[in-house]
Amino acid sequence: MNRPCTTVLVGALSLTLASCSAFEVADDHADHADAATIDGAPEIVVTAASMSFEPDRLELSVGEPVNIALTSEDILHDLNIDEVDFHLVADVDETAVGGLEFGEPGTYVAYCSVPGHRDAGMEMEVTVDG
Ligand SMILES: [Cu+2]
Repeated sequence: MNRPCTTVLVGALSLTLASCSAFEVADDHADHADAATIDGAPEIVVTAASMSFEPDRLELSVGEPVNIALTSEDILHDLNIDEVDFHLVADVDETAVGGLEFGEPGTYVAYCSVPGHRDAGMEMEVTVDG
């Protein structure tokens, strides 16, 4: 029950991917629940299913914008990259799209924050070249 942001979103998802901030949720993802897409950026499809992401690795470059299209095949999953405040939520058979761009090279971990999912393997490695 440490996911107020996602919990609220389940109910709000059909209306709009409304920012959690509208619900006065004290969560560090509050401003990023509805990640803006980046015009003209290529789309990368990521499929979430219990308990993995496909693909489970991404290779990007600094300053290379992409739009992540997250689709869930079974239950609600999300995709988070804490260092860049990236957060997408996709319920079953839904696709959520958000823009992603890195300013610093490195190896990042994207993960699902649904309780138990990350521990069960829902991580994706994102390598960013300088
Ligand atoms: Cu999950």
